[in-house]
Formats: sequence, structure tokens, C-alpha cells
Amino acid sequence: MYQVIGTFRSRTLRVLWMLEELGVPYEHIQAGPHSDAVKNVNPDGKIPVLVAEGTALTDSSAILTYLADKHGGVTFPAGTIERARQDGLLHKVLDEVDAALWLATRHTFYLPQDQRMPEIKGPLIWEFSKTMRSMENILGDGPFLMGETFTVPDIVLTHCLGWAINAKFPVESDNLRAYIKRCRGRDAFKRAAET
Ligand SMILES: N[C@@H](CCC(=O)N[C@@H](CS)C(=O)NCC(=O)O)C(=O)O
Repeated sequence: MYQVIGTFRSRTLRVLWMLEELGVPYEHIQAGPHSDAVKNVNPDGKIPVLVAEGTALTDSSAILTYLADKHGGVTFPAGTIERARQDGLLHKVLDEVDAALWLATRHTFYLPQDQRMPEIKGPLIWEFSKTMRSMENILGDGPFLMGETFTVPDIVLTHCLGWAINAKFPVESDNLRAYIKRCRGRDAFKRAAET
């Protein structure tokens, strides 16, 4: 059985959500970054970690893609044009949304005090707003980023948008707000969020 290591209030939620979407059983070990439980399997101390077939897999997007391919769900098949578009969207979300939020988080409270540049948040918010306009265009009538099919980048973007709202990054578009609600309304998300 898969083991998911990481706290619920982190990128670990993405992995729990994917496993619920796929209907695959798993064990969830609640452990924070740099705890012994994490460092035993990932010396970097970062979460989430998925232990699959005795091997510790790291990076939430890599884990989601592995699970989607392995169980044949929440993705277009590898080697198709749709999959190339899906992966392009995943990388756009990682480059422009996840990276901005993580940089702001590090400079707000994660880095040692003397290494922080909290003023970086202003330019990051400016760029983030541009990205939100672009995401709104891509989403169009949706309902999901890839149209009718819910895929890996929807999990990552929905997770990031929740993070953005908590971090006071503006998500003002009604269309994107409705998208978050739609994705979070999925039974699999509700089950993951309850674990
Ligand atoms: N790109 C990685 C980032 C992993 C990551 O930075 N996780 C955070 C928690 S969400 C963490 O463990 N931070 C501790 C650290 O950076 O030392 C992923 O998507 O899994």
C-alpha cells in the first residue's frame, strides 16, 4: 500500500486528493518538514513524500503524474498531443503560480530573518495578477483547464489558489473563484480534506 508522508496543510494535500480521485488505498503519515519520519526517507526533509514499492518519491507534481499514469486516471495518456498541452499547463502553474507563492512565503516567514526581503511580495503580486488574467483566458468556459476532463494541473492550480487567498494574493476573477469552488466540490477533494 502507498504511504503518503506530510502534513495536510502543505502540498501533501495534492497527493491525498489524487489518490482519492483514483480510488487507490493509502496510508497517511502526518509528519512535518524536517521531522525524523520525513528525513528517514527524504534527506532534504521536504514534503510530500510518497513511498511506492519501497521507494520514496518526492515532488508533488512528479508524484501526481506518476500516480495518474500508473492508474490511468486524471490525465491524458502519455505521448498524446493532449498530454503535451496538459503538461505545458502544469509547468505554467508551477513556474508562475507555485513559484511566486513559495518565494513570497520564504521571504515572509520561512528564511532566517536577516535573509528575508519582504518587499519582494509587491512585484510578485503584480506578476501574479497578470498570470491570473492568463489563467482565466485558458480556463474559458472550462469547466476545467483541459476542458471537460479534470487533470493533474487542476489539482495543482486549485491547491495554489487556496494558498494564494490565504497569503492575500488577489484572486478576483469570478470565473476563477467559481472554478476553485467547482474543483473543491468534488467528492475526492472533500474526502482528502477530511483525512
Ligand atoms: N516542488 C516540491 C516542493 C516541496 C516543498 O518545498 N514542500 C514544503 C512544504 S509544502 C517543504 O517541505 N518545505 C520545507 C523546506 O523547504 O525545507 C513539491 O511540489 O513537492
